[in-house]
Amino acid sequence: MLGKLVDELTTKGLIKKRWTRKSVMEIFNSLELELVAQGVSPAIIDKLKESVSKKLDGVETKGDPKKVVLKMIRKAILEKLPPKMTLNDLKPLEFPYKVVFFGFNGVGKSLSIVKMARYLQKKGDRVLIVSADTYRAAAGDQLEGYCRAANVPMLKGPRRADPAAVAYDGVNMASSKGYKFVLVDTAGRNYLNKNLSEELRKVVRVIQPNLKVLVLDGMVGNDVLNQCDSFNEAVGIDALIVTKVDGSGLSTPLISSLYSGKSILFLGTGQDFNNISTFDPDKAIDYILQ
Ligand SMILES: Nc1nc2c(ncn2[C@@H]2O[C@H](COP(=O)(O)OP(=O)(O)O)[C@@H](O)[C@H]2O)c(=O)[nH]1
Ligand SMILES: [Mg+2]
Repeated sequence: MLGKLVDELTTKGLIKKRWTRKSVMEIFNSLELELVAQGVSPAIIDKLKESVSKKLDGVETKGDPKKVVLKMIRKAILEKLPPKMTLNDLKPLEFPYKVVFFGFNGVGKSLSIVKMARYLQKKGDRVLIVSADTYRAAAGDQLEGYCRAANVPMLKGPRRADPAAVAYDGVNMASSKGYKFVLVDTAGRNYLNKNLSEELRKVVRVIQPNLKVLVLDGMVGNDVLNQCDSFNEAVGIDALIVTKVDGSGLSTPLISSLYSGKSILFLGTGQDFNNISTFDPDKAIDYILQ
């Protein structure tokens, strides 16, 4: 999407041979509306603007100025990338390895947990799923259905039970029965309210997870950075899962996720338990720059 815009700017004579901070800002000002329309958050555009203009200030371009701009943008994004972390990198030294998942309603937490469990099972690891989403009865039932279909053992907390107590029981069960991983699903809301924050904090305090994962909906656009900030403040985030990046496997909220500074554990690429894909930063950047 950026590539085409840069073409247009070249035609308009905005792309220059010799750069100043001002001319780079001008370019981004022309790109801004389009980028926002694509779902890139204004905060991220500002960060890109800042780092690209710093790099280009005073630079005399050799060759095709368009290529220079795109190269600088690529570099600016690459510099911001968090360290790579994949499911294969999870090599626990102590069992059970405890993972807690959180995020807003409907983002794809439950499905992603089952996808992850299946992935680990296929590698030969024993996995237990715990439903600590006791807020809505349907949530536990849905996860139970997924687990049955996927053949993953699960422990379901009774409706209205204290999620921290359910998570605690799950960890105990995993440890007495020799599970390598215990994956804990939690309740979502449409926004992060005080109750949900408290509830999550308690789960974290009680089971001391090895990994805290925020699940983000890859279709939501600008809001992902806000979600990262608020959950990070509430409980801290170790890694992200970005869902619903079906088809191309890429989406603009991914760009925002990149800028959150958190590693992306995997992408959800469909409704099947096997629709899971490793995040490839180069591919994501190609998508942005094409
Ligand atoms: N197309 C697609 N749909 C997904 C993906 N992940 C989750 N979903 C769908 O999103 C909806 C909500 O998922 P669910 O796991 O129940 O979300 P939760 O409320 O966060 O637990 C369901 O209809 C899922 O099938 C994905 O990667 N691609
Ligand atoms: Mg759920």
